[in-house]
Order: sequence, then C-alpha cells, then structure tokens
Amino acid sequence: MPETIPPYEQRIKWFHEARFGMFIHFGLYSLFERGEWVMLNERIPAREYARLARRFRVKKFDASAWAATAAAAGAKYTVITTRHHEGFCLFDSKVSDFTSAKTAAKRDFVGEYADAARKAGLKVGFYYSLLDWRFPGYFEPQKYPDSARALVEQAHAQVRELMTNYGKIDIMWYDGGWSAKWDEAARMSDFWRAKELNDEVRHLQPHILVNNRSGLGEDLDTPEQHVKASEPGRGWETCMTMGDSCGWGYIRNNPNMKTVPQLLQHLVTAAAGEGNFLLNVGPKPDGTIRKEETSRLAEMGKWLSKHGEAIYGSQRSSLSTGMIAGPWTRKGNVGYLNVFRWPGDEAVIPLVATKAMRATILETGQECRIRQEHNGRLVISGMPKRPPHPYVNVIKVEFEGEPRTLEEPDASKWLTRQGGQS
Ligand code: FHN
Repeated sequence: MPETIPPYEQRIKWFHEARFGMFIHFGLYSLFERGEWVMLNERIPAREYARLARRFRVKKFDASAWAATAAAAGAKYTVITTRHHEGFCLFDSKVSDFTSAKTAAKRDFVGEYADAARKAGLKVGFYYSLLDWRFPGYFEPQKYPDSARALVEQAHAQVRELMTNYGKIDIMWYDGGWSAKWDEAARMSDFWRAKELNDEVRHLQPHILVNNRSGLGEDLDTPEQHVKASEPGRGWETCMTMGDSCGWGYIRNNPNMKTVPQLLQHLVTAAAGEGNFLLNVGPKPDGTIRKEETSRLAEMGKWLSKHGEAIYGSQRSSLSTGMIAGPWTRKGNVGYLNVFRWPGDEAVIPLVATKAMRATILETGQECRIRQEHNGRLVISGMPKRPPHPYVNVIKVEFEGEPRTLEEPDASKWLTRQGGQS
C-alpha cells in the first residue's frame, strides 16, 4: 500500500534547513578531462564513444571518501549524476547495456554512493538527464519518431529503476529536458510525458522533492551559476561550478577556480533568500576529487562549524545593510549580519525599527556595544579594526522582537534627524 504524499510544507522542511549541498558530475566523459559535453562538442560518434567504457574502471573510487568530503564541508545533502547527456549510467539498468555495472568497472557506483552518503548523514538526490545524445530521435524527433519514442521509454524505465532500487531518495533532479525542437515548457513536458513520469516518481517515493527541469514546475527552482531567490515558501537552489561555468565534469587544466570567500558569499546570499547552494565537484578519471575542490570544501566546512547558525534553517530578513556589509539572515528574533567587507571598529545599520538587545561576533564570541539613534540607525561599536575571520564574519544581533525595517513616509526626513523613532 503506497504511503500518501505529504503536503509540500512538510516535504520541503528538511531542504529549507539544509542550505548547502554537494553536487557530483561524474561519468564516462570524466576520462576525457574536457568536461561533460565532450561527446557533442567534439561530435564523437556514439560507437566510438562507447568504446571508452572498456577503460572506465575508476580504480580509486571510494564512495565513503566522496560522502566524507561532503559531510566535512558542512553539506547536508548530495546530488549525483546517475546518468548525464552521454547516456552512460553509473547504475545497473535492465534497459541498457551502456552502464558501469555491465562494462569494465562492473560496479553500481550510484548504489555504493547512495549507501555511503546516507551513512554519512546526508540526504540523497539523483540527477538524471532525460536526454541521451545517442538517440537520433532526440535531435530530430519528427524524422526519427521511433527513436524519440524509445528515448522517452528508456527515461521512464530508468527513472523507475532509480526510484525503486536504491532505498529512500530525497531529490529527483532532472536535467536535459530541452531541445531546439521543442523549447516551450508545454511541449517539453508533453514530449517526456512528464506528468505521468512524476506521478510515478511520487508514487514510489512519496516524500521526494522533484525539481523543475522536466517541463513542469514541481517542487524546486534551480537557477544555474547565479543566485536568484524564488518567492517565499518555494524551495530553490542555486547550482554552481567551482571553476568557470563551461564545465561540470572534470577539466584537467582549469585555473579559474572561485576563491573560498567567493563561494561563501554565494552560500550566504542563497541563505539570505531562503535558498540553497548546491556546489559542484567533478571527480578525476580515477575517482578521486581534486585537491583544489576538497581544500575549498574543507575551508567552507570549517567556516560553517563556527557560523552555521546563521545559515542552516535561516529565514529572510527585511533589514538592510546599506549594501556594503553583506546580507542579513535571520532566525525568529535573531538577526545575523553577514559581513563580506569588514567596516572596522564600527558598523552602522540604517532603518532598524526594532530594539536590539545584544550584538556578538560569532568568530570570537566578543560582545559589542550597541546604540540606536534617530531614524533607526543601529550603531555596533567596539569591534576589532581588522576582520576577525579572513573570509566572512557574522555579527549576531538579538532583537526584542522580529527585526523590522523602519518605514520612511518622507524619505528626506533623515537629513534633519527627524526620520523616525530614536
Ligand atoms: O548541460 C548540463 C550541464 O552539463 C550540467 O549538468 C548542468 C547542471 O545543472 N545542467 C545542464 C545545463 O543546464
């Protein structure tokens, strides 16, 4: 007897708490070391490309090491590419021989990773590319209708396998639903029979969250490579590469890695909009994650161990920071001022309508002086001249009630100290 599907507010709850996830792009393409689009970009014929599977052994693959990397980073969930656009499955599939289980590796990497991730306390998401470049019907559905039909049938069968054979799955992360031939959302969902597909997903995994990339809006918005908040209550997640935006799979020579402060700022900005940050790694052909990625993730984890209370389960705040400092996050009556650009021994927050009781720097535990002036200026002083943490600092401000912004019925009044309450 299938369970009933819990209401959205219930299903999305853990996701709103989580705020940080680790994405993994790994596949046959990893062997090329030129990103996950190499097959199409270089127009490698399917049969030639498939031969690569004979070399896909992934000798150093260690699912628990991947999961440990995510957990040490402070990530609360992880999403793995079970199959990307090349069509090669990292799982055992009855409807395809093009899988890691049936070729050289003879392993179900998805199963191993899902188990290890759960053991490490992480929620598990499955990325699945609906499109598969090996089908001519994907590129020319009118001309090759049988191939197009077979492609859709395969997607339905494999999604069913993923939802049946690997225990509880927390996110169904579709991708690759688009095509030059059916670019409007309505036609995309028709092509993939997305309603039927997602009904089955929910039937098999009643608690699951489904993303918005099958042509239907479903549960989660997924801005890519930029942070963009959805409306309050709606789950959303920014996915991003550490290197430049052209590749999610391993690229050997990729010097353009984001710095840890940049990555933390994206995480904080997402949290400030009640959204999540899904940060990608692209493991090397041997299955290990490159040092440039593990070291950044470890640094983020260290930061989160001190500052996580500002991030996990954070809410939006209407308070402004005058743009220089960085955004506020909030939990009930507590505001967290996330400082990207340390102002020195004093920080001034404009237009604060609520009484502040205490201000503490999370990095050091130092309590600062507070003063509330005319027209809502909240002045936090006695801070160190230099930033206590080199990347991002958080000043925790406890308010008397939920912090509100002062309204300015006459926007010019502050010029004469008459702006509002003192
Ligand atoms: O084409 C893919 C790309 O390779 C990568 O998987 C990203 C991740 O969101 N999604 C697609 C582009 O939107």
